[in-house]
Amino acid sequence: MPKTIIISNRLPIKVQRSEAGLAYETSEGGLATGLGSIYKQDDNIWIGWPGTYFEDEAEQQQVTQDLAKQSMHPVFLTESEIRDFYEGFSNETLWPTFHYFSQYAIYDDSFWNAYQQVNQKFCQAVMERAEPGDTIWVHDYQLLLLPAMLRSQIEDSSIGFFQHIPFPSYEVFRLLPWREQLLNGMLGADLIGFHTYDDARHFLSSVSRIVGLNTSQGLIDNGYRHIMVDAFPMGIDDEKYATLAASQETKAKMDEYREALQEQRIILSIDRLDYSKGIPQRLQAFELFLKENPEFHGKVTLFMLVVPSRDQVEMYRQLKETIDELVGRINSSYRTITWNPIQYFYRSFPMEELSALYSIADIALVTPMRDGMNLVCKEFIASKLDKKGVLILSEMAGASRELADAVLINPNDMGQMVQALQDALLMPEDEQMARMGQMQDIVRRYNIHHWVEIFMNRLQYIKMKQETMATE
Ligand code: GDG
Repeated sequence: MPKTIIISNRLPIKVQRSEAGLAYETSEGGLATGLGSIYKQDDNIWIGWPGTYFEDEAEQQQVTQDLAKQSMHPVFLTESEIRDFYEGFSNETLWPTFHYFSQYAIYDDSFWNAYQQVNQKFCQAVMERAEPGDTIWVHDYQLLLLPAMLRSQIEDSSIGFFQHIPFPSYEVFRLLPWREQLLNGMLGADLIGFHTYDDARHFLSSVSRIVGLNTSQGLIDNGYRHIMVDAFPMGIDDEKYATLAASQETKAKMDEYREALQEQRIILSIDRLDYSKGIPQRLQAFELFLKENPEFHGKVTLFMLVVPSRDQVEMYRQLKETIDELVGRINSSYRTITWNPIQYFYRSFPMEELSALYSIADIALVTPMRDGMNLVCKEFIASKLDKKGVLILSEMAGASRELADAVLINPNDMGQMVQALQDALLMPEDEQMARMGQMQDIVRRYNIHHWVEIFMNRLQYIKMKQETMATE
C-alpha cells in the first residue's frame, strides 16, 4: 500500500542523553500535532534529524531502533554538517535573506557545499524507504534542494513542499549567489505551498525572472510538468489550547500568577530568541509608552518570555546581550520597591504555564519585523475562553492576513506601537469580546487539521491534473 513520507530538518522529538540512557521527549509543536494524524497511521513515516550529535555508531543504532517504533527515521548529521549546513547555510544565509535581513547573510561556499551534501543525505534516506506511488511532503528552508533530488530518482511520485518562513521579493532573493539552484531544487515538487499569497507571488516572480519559466495563475510550466504554487495559511490545534486553558493545572497556575501580579494589567510577549521577532524594538516601544504614560506606572507589567534558540550563532548571542541591556535599563529606570515593569525570562516554559499566561494576559504583543505565520498569536486567541483580551499584531507576520480584528501595527513605527498599547489598555470589554470572537472563528475554522487536509487534497488534485494535461 502506498504510504506518505514526511521530511523535515528536525524530527518531532527531542533525543537527550541522560544517566539512565537515551531519553525521548515528543515535540508539542504545531507541526508535530498536525502531521501526527498522518505519520502515525499505516506505514507512513517521518524522516529527519533527531537534533543531537551522535558520534557513536552503537548509539546511532539504538536511536534508529527506538525511533522506528514511533514511525520515525533519523538522519544523523556530523559536527561539521551541523555547523555548515544547519547553523551556516540554513541559519546564517537563508534565514536572514528570507526575513529581509540580507545585511546579516553570510555567503560562504563551504556552507553551500555542506547544504548540498546534507540535502543529498536526506535524499538517500528517503530513497532507502520510498516506493512507487508514495506521497512525499518536504518541509522548509533547510531542504530546498531535496524536491528536485527526489524527482530525479523517482519521477512519478507526488512531491509536496511547504515553506514555513517568508519568501522574499525578487530584489532580495536575487542577492543569493545560489538563487537559481535553490529555485530549481524547489521546482522538483508538484505543489509548493507558502503561508501567504504574497510569499507565493514573490516566489513566482523569482521563478519567472531567474529561471525564465512561464508562470500563470499559480501554475508553472517547466516543459515536463505543471507545478502548482499556492498559499496555505497554517493553523493550530485550537481544541488543544482551549482544553488546556480550562484544565485544573492551568487554573492553579493562573491563581498563582494572579496572586503574585496582583491587580497588574499583563502585556504578554513570547518568542524564540531571533532578530526577526523584533524584541528590542518592542522593548523600546514599551519604554516610550512608560515615558509618555506615567498614569500606567505600577499598573502594567510586560511579561516577556524569550525561548533560547541558536545561541551558538554569534548574531544571536549579540541579540541576547542587547535584550538583557534594554530590560536592565528599563527596569532600573522605572521600577519601584513594589513594581517591576518587565518580568523577563530567558527559558522555555511548560505548556500549562504557557496556557496560564495566555489566559491571564490582557494584551498579547506580537510584533515581529518579519514572520512566516506566527503561531503564538493564534494560541493566545484559542486560549481566551472568556474572549477578553486584545491582540496587537505586526503587519509583517503572515497571521495578520487572517486576523484583521487584531490591532495591527508596523513594528518600525514606535509611535503607532505606543498608541496601540494605550488603545488596547483602554478598549471596552464588549469591543474586546467582539474582536476576539471573530478571530476565534477563524482560528477554529482554519485549524491545523484543515491545513493538512487541504494541502494533501491539493497535491492529489495537481497530480490528477498533470495526468489529464499530459494526455490532452
Ligand atoms: C516557524 C516560523 C511559523 C514558545 N515559547 C514556548 C513554547 N513556544 C512555542 C509556541 C509556538 C512556537 O513555540 C513558536 O511558533 P512561531 O510560529 O511563533 O515561530 P517559529 O518557531 O519561528 O516557527 C513561523 C512557524 O514556523 C510554523 O509554520 O508560524 O513564522 O518562523 O507554538 O507555543 N512552547 C513551550 N514553552 C515555551 O516557553 N512549550
